[in-house]
Amino acid sequence: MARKFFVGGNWKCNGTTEEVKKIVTTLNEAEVPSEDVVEVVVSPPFVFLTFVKSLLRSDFHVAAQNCWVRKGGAFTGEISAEMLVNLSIPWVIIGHSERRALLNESNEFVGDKVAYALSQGLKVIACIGETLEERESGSTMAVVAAQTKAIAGKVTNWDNVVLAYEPVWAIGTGKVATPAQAQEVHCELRKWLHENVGGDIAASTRIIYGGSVNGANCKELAAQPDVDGFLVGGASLKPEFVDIIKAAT
Ligand code: G2H
Repeated sequence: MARKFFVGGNWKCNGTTEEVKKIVTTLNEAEVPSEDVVEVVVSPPFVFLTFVKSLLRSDFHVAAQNCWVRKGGAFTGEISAEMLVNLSIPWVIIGHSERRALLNESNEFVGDKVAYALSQGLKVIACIGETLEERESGSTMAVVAAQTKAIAGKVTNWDNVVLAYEPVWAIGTGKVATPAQAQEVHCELRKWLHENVGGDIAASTRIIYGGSVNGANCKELAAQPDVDGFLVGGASLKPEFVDIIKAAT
């Protein structure tokens, strides 16, 4: 089954109202391949989500960067999946390595979040990836398989999941995985899905790459058969994000 190229822009904890307007203007004026060819989803901080959604062209969509693990309530500082649905935010990023590392989000907690977000009708960009230490000790596949297993066990509808492989050592470091390194892990992940979830799902699930993707390296990465798009951080705040979207063709 053909997998539509997916480009996500993770703005992380960046931006002022003025900067956000500028990024959206650049995106709105960009000439990019049609929605049939590439799915574009940008993820501003929570406080700018509805603002961005209201300004953004209709063929691009928005994602939250996180949501609470269960139904909302007395959880100070959290944002619930129900709230995102109420605001017509279609996507959410879950399990980003910055949250896994800085906020101690475990594989199990990430799996629970994915389950709850899906149950409320959100689409999920689920992130996985190994640290440098794990890569150097030869445990990359064991680590990403364990992370994927915790997510896969909770997925009810794979149509609503994009898997983002983001090696931690490549995030925000300027040290991008080589196309061969990305392809190797993506291919292994697809095999894992084939063996543990099913052939159809393995063939149709988008596995995107994240970690220092930019306008200069995106084409070669996009040419890899199992790289179905990107989750872009730093470069998604810059005009070169448009070049990354164009890597779909
Ligand atoms: C990885 C990526 C976006 P960057 O975190 O999710 O960020 O492109 O800045 O490495």
